[in-house]
Amino acid sequence: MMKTITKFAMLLCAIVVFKSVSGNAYAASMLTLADTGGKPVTVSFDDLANLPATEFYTSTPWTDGVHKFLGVDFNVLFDTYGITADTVRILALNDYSVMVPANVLREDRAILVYQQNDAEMSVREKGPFWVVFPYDSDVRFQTDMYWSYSVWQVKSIDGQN
Ligand SMILES: Nc1nc2c(c(=O)[nH]1)N[C@H]1C(S)=C(S)[C@@H](COP(=O)(O)O)O[C@H]1N2
Ligand SMILES: [Mo]
Repeated sequence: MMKTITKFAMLLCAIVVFKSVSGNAYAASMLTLADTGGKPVTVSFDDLANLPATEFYTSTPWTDGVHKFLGVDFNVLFDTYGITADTVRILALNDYSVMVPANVLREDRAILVYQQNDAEMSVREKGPFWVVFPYDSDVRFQTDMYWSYSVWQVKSIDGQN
């Protein structure tokens, strides 16, 4: 009997410690990045969250009204992980994929979002990682090409050339 209670207490402690260290429910979420022909690097939610962040407010075709998006600017992401390819393939958990010129992501100020309205996003909420452009800032971004670049549930980003 004693033994069972001790084990139970230890398990409780383990859960509490794990929660306080991990910070959020998506801390263990991963994505892989690779430059053309390079070794894929596994990046965790916390790795991304520890990089300098960018935020903006915009409406999207998939949300009601204007939302706040927080994420990593692609200039920061690519420079941090040495992605030099001209074109990248962005792959989603549902195996949707699209080829995007790296300069579009860099110059049009797309961010790899990991928080929407100050909260992490579940897979059902298009998370944990979502490519978002500042659509409201330029009508150029309000086209099917940019919608197709707006991959949610991102699993990997790979250089293609
Ligand atoms: N994960 C994921 N992201 C995605 C897609 C998808 O199928 N899966 N479709 C893309 C394409 S081609 C477009 S046009 C828009 C489609 O958005 P809609 O399904 O709301 O029309 O999302 C883009 N992002
Ligand atoms: Mo599309």
